[in-house]
Amino acid sequence: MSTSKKRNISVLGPETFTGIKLQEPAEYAAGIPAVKVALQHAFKEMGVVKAVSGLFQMNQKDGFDCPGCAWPDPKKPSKLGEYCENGAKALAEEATNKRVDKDFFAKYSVEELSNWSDYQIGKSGRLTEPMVLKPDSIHYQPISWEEAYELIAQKLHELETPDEAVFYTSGRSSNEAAFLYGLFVRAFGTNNMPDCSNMCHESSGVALSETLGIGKGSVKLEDFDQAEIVMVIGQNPGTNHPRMLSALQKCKENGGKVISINPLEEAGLIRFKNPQQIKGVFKSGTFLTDIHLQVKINQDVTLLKVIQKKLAALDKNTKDVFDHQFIETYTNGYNELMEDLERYSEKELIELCGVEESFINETVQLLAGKSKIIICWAMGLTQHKNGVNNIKECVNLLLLKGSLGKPGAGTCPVRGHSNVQGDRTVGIMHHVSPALNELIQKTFGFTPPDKEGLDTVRAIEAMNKGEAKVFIALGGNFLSAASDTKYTAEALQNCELTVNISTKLNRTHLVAGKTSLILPTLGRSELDQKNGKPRYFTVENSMGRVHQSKGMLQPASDNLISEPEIIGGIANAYFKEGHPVPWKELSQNYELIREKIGIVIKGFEDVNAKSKGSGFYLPNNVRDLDFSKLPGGKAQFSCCDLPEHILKEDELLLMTIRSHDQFNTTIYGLDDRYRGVYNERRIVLMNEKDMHERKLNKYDIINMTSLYDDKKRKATNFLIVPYNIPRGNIAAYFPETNVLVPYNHFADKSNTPISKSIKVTLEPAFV
Ligand SMILES: Nc1nc2c(c(=O)[nH]1)N[C@H]1C(S)=C(S)[C@@H](COP(=O)(O)OP(=O)(O)OC[C@H]3O[C@@H](n4cnc5c(=O)[nH]c(N)nc54)[C@H](O)[C@@H]3O)O[C@H]1N2
Ligand SMILES: Nc1nc2c(c(=O)[nH]1)N[C@H]1C(S)=C(S)[C@@H](COP(=O)(O)OP(=O)(O)OC[C@H]3O[C@@H](n4cnc5c(=O)[nH]c(N)nc54)[C@H](O)[C@@H]3O)O[C@H]1N2
Ligand SMILES: [Mo]
Repeated sequence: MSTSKKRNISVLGPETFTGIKLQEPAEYAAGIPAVKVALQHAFKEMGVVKAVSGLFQMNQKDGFDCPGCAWPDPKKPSKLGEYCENGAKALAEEATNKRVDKDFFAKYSVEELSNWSDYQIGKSGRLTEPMVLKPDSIHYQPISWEEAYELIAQKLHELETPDEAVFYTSGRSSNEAAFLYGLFVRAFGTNNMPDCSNMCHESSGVALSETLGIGKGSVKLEDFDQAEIVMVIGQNPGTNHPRMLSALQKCKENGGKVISINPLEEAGLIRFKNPQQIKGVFKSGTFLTDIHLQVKINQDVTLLKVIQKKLAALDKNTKDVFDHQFIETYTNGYNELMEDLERYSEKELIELCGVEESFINETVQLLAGKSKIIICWAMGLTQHKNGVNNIKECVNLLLLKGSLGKPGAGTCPVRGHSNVQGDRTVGIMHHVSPALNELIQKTFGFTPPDKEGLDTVRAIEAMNKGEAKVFIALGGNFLSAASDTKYTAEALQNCELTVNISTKLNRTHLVAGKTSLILPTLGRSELDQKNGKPRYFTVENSMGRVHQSKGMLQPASDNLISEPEIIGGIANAYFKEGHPVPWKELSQNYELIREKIGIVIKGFEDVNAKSKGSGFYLPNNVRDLDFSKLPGGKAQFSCCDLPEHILKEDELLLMTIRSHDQFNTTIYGLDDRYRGVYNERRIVLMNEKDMHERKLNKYDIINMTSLYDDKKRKATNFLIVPYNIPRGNIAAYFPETNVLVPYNHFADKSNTPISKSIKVTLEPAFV
């Protein structure tokens, strides 16, 4: 075991202000300002020529998939460019002309860099060559690829059991890279595969699997054209999935209605000016939301229960509000649900959820007469203690209305990272699948482990306690993304070795293990060739469509290696010659990887032929109304309890959200344009009445404290911003507030951290 002098690292970075300016929140999303900001970012980072060619290749049939979110591409991508403001920012960030090379690391120590903000760190540029941080050193130094692979192999061999290593994945990796990574981890002998989705849509996966038999959504993009009602719950599409606004616009043009359920009235959901249409540029655009239900944080189950109770009352008289034939044929548990609803008083539910009854009644009237209903959701539902129940309650509503397995209706968990769904499909998971293990055994000639592995929160705990000693990450920024920043920092710093396969510098490279490696890799937009021949890989979008993605920009450095080849390099160094899998050959030949995926993963047969062009849909039992794998062969209604938040008098419920200028832990800029907050991230959005009650004024500086299990956690220096948010609720940005989220408080069954409902108190800060 190596010992090392503790490096003097700032885990949180600077906690100072950048100069806030406030304006009124925006009245519409996109339009000319979005095009302007998109081009500003792209031109500044990439130069005009590269920006223009990059943007025109993005999301085109023979181009590359946007490195941003997972929203699907339309059948006929616009020739004017099929990208949004935040997709352009994602590309600018990846294809920047700035570089982080060995001179950069010679100049700046990790101690010095850790005092930079995440914004500064991210803006320093693309990583260009493999680097090592040795014990007792505070500077990264160059290392050859072969030496780096050998170092990893040596540290892995030194472990007492394979379960002392943790292999994290973030959702930007291709299906090919993720499949090979999962294969290597299993061959190495563990299922310790925490994934970013553990912090993201895991609650959706669990709820949908238990109720409908598949952990994915059921709608296709075309369904939005036909939907009569789209409900958008706990999601901010104007910022995080801007291309979804075009789908909502189409729904509206065809006579559909949009209902949003959110503690905030997000600009992107009010009005949309489609920059690809003349009327989006010169006219007032499309009003998207018909009814906004301003629910209190984490009272969605409560609100959905009132809606169901009121619908049930109507149905009692007419018998045509619920789809009784559908319920009879396809579902289990209807009577139990109806009995369970009786337990609650409508009045109490309405009071708890905080929504005005007239809006609820309007919603109920609308829902009563329609059956083509889509429910979309994201982090506002998944990141709570009852995240799984939140989604089950949405499924209840769809089942009651027979809104599944037909055009214009269904479930739509809107995914985060552009290939997070694909990574899971091809085998990144900490659970054991005996069927998958059997196929791997047959195809590759080794026996995968059958012990359940660690997910994200369990992995942090294991590293913190010294039970896991090597951490390898295929992408992502573990330190800043995970909860309880200081606890997670101790976990990573405890490790003998941390390895990050990354495109850009981030805080996890600085808050590192005793030895740390940075292995730089090609980005989504970059030309990936072998022996002069371009290669492509495949991704799966949020709606289960698998298609190819082919980069075309000149790589940031000649010394970058593709993700599959890095994994092959590590596997080769670890196994030497003694393993049945031909790691090197496989890692270089993506067609061969795909051929193997085709044998091992259901739905991928003939993937090499089928993935060309716009690709193919994976099987989806909900689309076929086949619930044969579930108890009784039926979809399941669920009786969900109400969420419980016992708040002390001075406590508030905090949701940690994204600003308009970030992609998770990557900070694009300091403006949250739609919410009218400029040039500052250390803010708290607060109801004016709550401010008044606490004698707080605009721009007062406060600290936030959370108290769980007698442990106090503190986030320092935030400016109060008055905002239209329910009483008792506040909002602030992540990752700055992750320090408040207790690592050991997470959603039942899915273990997703409670990032959207943290009990906090405020106190004045003396600065
Ligand atoms: N530009 C950009 N695009 C992104 C990302 C990004 O950071 N930037 N991240 C990607 C990833 S990984 C993901 S997972 C998605 C995230 O996409 P979102 O889930 O839209 O992201 P959040 O900012 O976490 O927003 C949560 C929304 O839920 C609301 N909310 C919070 N708590 C509650 C609640 O209790 N009930 C209800 N009904 N609403 C609530 C908030 O007000 C906010 O509007 O976006 C993806 N796309
Ligand atoms: N408090 C709070 N915490 C949260 C959330 C929240 O809402 N609130 N949201 C959670 C969610 S939904 C998610 S998904 C996680 C995100 O967790 P992560 O996925 O771990 O974080 P990202 O910020 O997306 O990772 C960014 C880094 O990925 C690397 N990268 C980018 N592109 C590539 C690529 O193509 N290949 C490789 N190898 N590396 C690449 C870059 O080095 C970049 O610095 O955070 C979670 N954390
Ligand atoms: Mo996510």
